[in-house]
Amino acid sequence: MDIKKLIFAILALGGCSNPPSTTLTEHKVDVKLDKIEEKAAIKIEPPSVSTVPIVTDIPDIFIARRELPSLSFYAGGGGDGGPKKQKVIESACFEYINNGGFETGDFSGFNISDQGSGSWFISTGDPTPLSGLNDSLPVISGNYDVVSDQYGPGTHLLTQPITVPPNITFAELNFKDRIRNRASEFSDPNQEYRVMLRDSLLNPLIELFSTKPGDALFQPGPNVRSFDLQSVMIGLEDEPIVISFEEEDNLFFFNVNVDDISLRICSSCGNGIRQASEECDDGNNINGDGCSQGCRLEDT
Ligand SMILES: [Ca+2]
Ligand SMILES: [Ca+2]
Ligand SMILES: [Ca+2]
Repeated sequence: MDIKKLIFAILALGGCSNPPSTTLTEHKVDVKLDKIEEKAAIKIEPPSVSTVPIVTDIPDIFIARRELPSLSFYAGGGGDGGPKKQKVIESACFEYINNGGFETGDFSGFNISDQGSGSWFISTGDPTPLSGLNDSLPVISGNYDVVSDQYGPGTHLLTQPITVPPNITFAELNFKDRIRNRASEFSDPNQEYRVMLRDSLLNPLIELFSTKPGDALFQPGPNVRSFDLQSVMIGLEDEPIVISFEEEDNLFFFNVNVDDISLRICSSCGNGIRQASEECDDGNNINGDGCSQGCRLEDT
């Protein structure tokens, strides 16, 4: 381990040209949404280490999970003095992440963007593929999950693109992870695991989750995480975006496992009826068949 630490340190000092970390921290938020601006503001001012309590027992992250998806919403109205007539539009609910459990045994549906040493890898359990570290941890679920691993400093993005549909009534992101930071601390952002929404050019939009200085270094879990994204997604309707799982390491080895990624969205798009906000509706959320998952006409 000492030799590995030495090699890592040499790589950190040497030619390993990690980009300045500021490229990933200057989170520009264009979306005019109170909640997003609030979250962006939180991200801009990282807590000082002295005020962050040491977390010894890691609770599952749980942000305002809704009881049940709303399957319909009201649109239109009378407006001529009489009782308002309201039309019920049925929402269609779809899974927007392909291969979120990685059970194809490969990265089908995902893209990987790496800087520096290492990457994301399909895993069947310990040991880790590059550093060879072994905590005897099995796959999170099924036959495969993914793990970040490296020989030296780097930044690794595991992304999947989606088009956000119109008239959203429900949106929830779920995933499971294991966190194993072999350094002596977390650092924001250069020894950090985070989940982001980015635009199609990978510019940051909003940070949904990240490790923080003071967090427990070893959180094998699996940690079950759930995020109500309804208001966030409403602010991004019709936008092409990517869901991005990111591991950045500059201090020492950092292994993050991720599995069972799910983004479930209910909206008017895919209900088989073309609403005014939709160019088409073919009753599914599949791209490449002439009508996109955002209910936009496609060239085929
Ligand atoms: Ca799996
Ligand atoms: Ca529709
Ligand atoms: Ca389609």
